[in-house]
Amino acid sequence: MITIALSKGRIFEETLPLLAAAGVVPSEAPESSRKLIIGTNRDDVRLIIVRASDVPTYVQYGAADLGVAGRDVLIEHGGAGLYQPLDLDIAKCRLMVAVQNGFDYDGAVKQGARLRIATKYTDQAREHFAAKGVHVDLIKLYGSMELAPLVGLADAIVDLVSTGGTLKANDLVAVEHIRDISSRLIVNQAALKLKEERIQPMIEAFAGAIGR
Ligand code: PRT
Ligand code: MG
Repeated sequence: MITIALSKGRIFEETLPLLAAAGVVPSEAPESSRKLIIGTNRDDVRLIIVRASDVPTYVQYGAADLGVAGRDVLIEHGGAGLYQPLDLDIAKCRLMVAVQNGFDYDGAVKQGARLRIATKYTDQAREHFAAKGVHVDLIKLYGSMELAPLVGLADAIVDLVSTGGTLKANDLVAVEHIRDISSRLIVNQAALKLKEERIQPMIEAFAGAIGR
């Protein structure tokens, strides 16, 4: 059995065509089913549906052989035990620093002010501000970071931006680009050796589907 870990939503949707290229068609849609293990047209392939940030953990420990995870999530995880053969170029966005409209971010940085930063991405935020020589207090949040500057929890946030619609709707503006993000295929290193004859063709089908 080959087990593939995916998260619901954009990663599942954007991975569907790649799975199809590997001859794998899920028998149910995770949005409409409450099942966490989803069968496919192939007897030897199943999908498990987990939180986006949990995908690397399932693959690291071999509970899943393969998975698809954002670079944001992979950097925070650290990547131990994971082989990352392909950037799938899906679920693209940018990791950015954003503040409430009117907050003088450049001024605060120039003055050497200590900034309060709310984020789910504490490792990447710490590294970013350390490289700039800006002193920060990091406040870990698990979602809706956009709210934090509006209610005085933080001076700035570090969050993912794709269309920019969420920032705009909440009177925030992006002030710094940290990195571009896309999702990658990840493979358990031991599984790759043990099940090579089934996993390698899947990697090649994914590569073909994205034109590599
Ligand atoms: O939603 P949940 O809390 O379960 O977890 P998650 O947010 O980590 O998962 P999910 O499925 O929303 O995202 C999975 C992956 O998609 C992330 O790890 C990213 O690599 C990638 N991705 C791409 C995004 C976005 N685009 C994105 N726009 N993940 C989140 N967002 C959020 C962002 O955090 C912000 O709140 O969407 C909002 C901004 O979107 P725009 O279009 O308004 O700019
Ligand atoms: Mg989300």
